[in-house]
Amino acid sequence: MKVYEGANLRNLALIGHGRAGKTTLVSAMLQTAGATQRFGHVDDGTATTDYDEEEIARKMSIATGLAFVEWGKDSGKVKINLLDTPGFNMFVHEAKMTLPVVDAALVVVDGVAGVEVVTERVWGYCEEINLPRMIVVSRMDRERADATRTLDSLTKAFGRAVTPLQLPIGSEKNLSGIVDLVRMKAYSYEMGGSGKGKEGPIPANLADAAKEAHEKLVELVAEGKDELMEEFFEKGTIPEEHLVPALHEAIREDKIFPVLFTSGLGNIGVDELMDFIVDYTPAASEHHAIAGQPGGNGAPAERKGTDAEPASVYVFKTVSDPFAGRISYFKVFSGVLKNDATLQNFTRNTAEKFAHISLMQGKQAVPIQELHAGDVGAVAKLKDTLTGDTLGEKTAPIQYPGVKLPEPAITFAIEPKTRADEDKLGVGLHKLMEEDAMLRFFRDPQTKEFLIAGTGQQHIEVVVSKMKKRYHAEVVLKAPKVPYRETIRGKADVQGRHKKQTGGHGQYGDCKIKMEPLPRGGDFEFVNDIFGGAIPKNYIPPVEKGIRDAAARGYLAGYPVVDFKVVLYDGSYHDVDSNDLSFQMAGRIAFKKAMEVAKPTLLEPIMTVEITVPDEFAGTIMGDLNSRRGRIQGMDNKSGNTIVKAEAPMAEMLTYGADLTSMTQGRGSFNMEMHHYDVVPAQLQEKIIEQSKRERGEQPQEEE
Ligand SMILES: Nc1nc2c(ncn2[C@@H]2O[C@H](COP(=O)(O)OP(=O)(O)OP(=O)(O)O)[C@@H](O)[C@H]2O)c(=O)[nH]1
Ligand SMILES: [Mg+2]
Repeated sequence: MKVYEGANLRNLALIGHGRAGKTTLVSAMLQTAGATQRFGHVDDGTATTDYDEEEIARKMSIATGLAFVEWGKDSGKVKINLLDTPGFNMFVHEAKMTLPVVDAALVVVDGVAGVEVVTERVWGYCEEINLPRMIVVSRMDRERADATRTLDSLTKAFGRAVTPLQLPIGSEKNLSGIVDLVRMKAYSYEMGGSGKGKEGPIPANLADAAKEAHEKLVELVAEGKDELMEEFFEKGTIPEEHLVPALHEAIREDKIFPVLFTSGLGNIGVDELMDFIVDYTPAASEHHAIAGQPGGNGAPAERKGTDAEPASVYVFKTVSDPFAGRISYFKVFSGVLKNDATLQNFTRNTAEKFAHISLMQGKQAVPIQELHAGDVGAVAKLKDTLTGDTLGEKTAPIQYPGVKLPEPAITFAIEPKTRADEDKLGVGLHKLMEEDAMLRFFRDPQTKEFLIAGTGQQHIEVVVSKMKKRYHAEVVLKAPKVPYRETIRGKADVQGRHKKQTGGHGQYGDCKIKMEPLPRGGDFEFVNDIFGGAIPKNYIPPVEKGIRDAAARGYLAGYPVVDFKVVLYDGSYHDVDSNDLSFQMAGRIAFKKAMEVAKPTLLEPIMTVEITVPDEFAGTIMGDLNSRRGRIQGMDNKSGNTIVKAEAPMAEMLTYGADLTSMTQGRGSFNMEMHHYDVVPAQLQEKIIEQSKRERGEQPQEEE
């Protein structure tokens, strides 16, 4: 396998709404470039980048898949790394996690639906990091696909920097080619053919439209560039040798978002797409310098991303393969990584050997001798390295920033089906968590139940299915749990005294505390205000521990108590009978007494939800939200769809996915994130407390 350097590398993430055609487009590029023997289809499970069992079963991408093509003329051959991300809203965080390692995004849009909810979401991710974007309108062969309407929806959503570089020739099932608006040439294709176009004249019926679009494009490129403007006014156009580099620069600087047209499945326009990628998307060597934290206590560190700098890599994805073990996907941010090199993991302070580094073509590892700055590769069997870690030459520490992800939106209680499944459960879930950044697994300290949390119902279903197939662990899911909290609304000033005299050594601890509420999110604050040794210093941490432990167990309904402050201001001790445990007990007693008077109350998680439905369902959705104690925050209309933004308690939204599907006959979509905690309305508190008591019924009461 040929080794490429930064100037001949293009790293692109394919991002967009679910089913827009990303995975199929990757298949088409692989086929056209001769990297596959047969076209990989999503629908029969042969697509190169949808290779996981779950992806094949569900006919959709679930995790980012890697592939590459070598494209261009012999001397100037370029390797295009394609990172195919999922568009389904519950897996779209994979796209977010991929963006820091690419140099541009290919935003794939369906030629029928135009801009959709997730299109806007991933666009926002790119905006956050100023990532250059190229838009590909795919599935142009479908019935009702419409270039003009799709372009309109794109400009409406993303502004006038959205500029077509092509026009499609023919439409729907008669789509036959494209016009290149930069070089003013036409290419025709056979539906389902080789993907290689035949050059020809621009069809007469498109000549005027092409000329007009070309001029608009040239004007936009020249805008703000004096010498190009002059040339444009003088000659009425800009020659290709000036236009191409100027356009390349405009795309790199986010001044133009070019639009191309393809049919992935029909393999139309795909060679041109790859030519455009080579010419117009930024090379890996053009990536701006990347700032990071120094691993030691040195000055802030930065890498320009050249071969000459010390090697550093960033791990953006981990696959937990039951046979091959852990596979880490990484980008070489700087330097040259040689096979068998040992790098220091600066995040975890361990050394790791990169034995058998490779490129990934879907699930297939292609061995490579070295990887240059800007390239993307994989390695198996790193010991301690996980997603988000930075590794590099030990003498040049740096740590690149990770990606901030939302909190999980749904929680289930999970139980092993049999005793034999019990051991496999924990092992399997921990392996899965390595590859799945949005999966959480923990034990509820109150109920002792195992809980798993994720982005939504389907996410958890995928996890359960993987558990069964990969780790042979059968589990049962129970009703999702709402992670209620408790807090106080009043103040208290109490004494907690623990005294026991049972022959021999006694126990004695005594503390006086004041308790008051903190603002939401304030968690817990402990202030030591003891003067004059009323309690010796070494007994103060035990008091705090006693309070913390008691708060974790809850007061009203067994949920952790949060957002309160305790001031320890007085107490007493006994020379012989006082010890750590006695003061812990005193702390607990004080906490309980304080809760009695401090107006305890329940808090519930509130979600923000954004729902998109065809206009005719808007009324139904609003009424329904109302019955779920929802609060509408805003409404928007976009090409026949109503977008509703609202806040609603998690407890009311546990089955929203299924409910929305039945309310809208499957035509609505939504996404939801946990936002904040709020006080549970008084009339509901009693019910929740009762319910929790019933659930905890069998729990032995802790002894005092
Ligand atoms: N007619 C037509 N169908 C296409 C085209 N591209 C993809 N499809 C079909 O559309 C469906 C979704 O395509 P995918 O390639 O899986 O879309 P995706 O964007 O990768 O979807 P996610 O992975 O869920 O985000 C599949 O049934 C494809 O066969 C196209 O150009 N024309
Ligand atoms: Mg896909």
